[in-house]
Amino acid sequence: VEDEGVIDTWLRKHRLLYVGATRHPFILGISDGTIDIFGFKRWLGQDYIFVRAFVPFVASVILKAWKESDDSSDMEVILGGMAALNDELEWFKKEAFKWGVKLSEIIVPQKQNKDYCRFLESLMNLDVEYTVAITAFWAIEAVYQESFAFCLAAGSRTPPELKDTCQRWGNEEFGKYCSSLKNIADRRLKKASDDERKKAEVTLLSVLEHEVEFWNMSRGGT
Ligand code: HMH
Repeated sequence: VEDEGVIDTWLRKHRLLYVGATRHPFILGISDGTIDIFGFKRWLGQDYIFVRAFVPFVASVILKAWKESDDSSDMEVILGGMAALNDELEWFKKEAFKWGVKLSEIIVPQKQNKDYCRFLESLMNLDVEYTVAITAFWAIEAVYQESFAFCLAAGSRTPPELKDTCQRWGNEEFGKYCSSLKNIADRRLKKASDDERKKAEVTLLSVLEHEVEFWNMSRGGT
């Protein structure tokens, strides 16, 4: 396909995994109204832990942008994402209170969550290239954006009490922010060495796998 960015090429190549991450039964359950609310609450508590680990990851991407980027506007885009995370942490506290989920007590991170946070930590390493880190950053945000936007699409039967959660990541502004991240990643990937591009592709696949596992966690059990 002519003029197609690297990321769209990859999304076509890895379509099944991408659909698995963005149309997971957890998301389908929200959008058709059959969601088990205990699963939702479990996700909420676990995602709060994840987002707290996501903050230092984003900080590490800002550091790499400052050191390595060829375009000074990258920093503003990423900084905007960081600011959104500040709101997000506040939102989690409010939302948890609404559902009677106690974030102040220690929530035990599930295995999938711990694995994902450990993966994030590996990406914070100074020897991970900016191109690889920004690709991961885009993918992590894009999975939530695509998933929750689907729950708000025409014809969905998302329960009203879950609309606010879906809005959080499914809103248009968040969609534009994800497109900006995608543009940065695509620009970098175009210029990257084969080796770096390969690493970024493998990292994208890992993100998608971790996202699927993260949704799986809402089912409980392991
Ligand atoms: C697991 N992936 C997970 N949690 C999130 N909050 C996001 C992505 C998007 O910020």
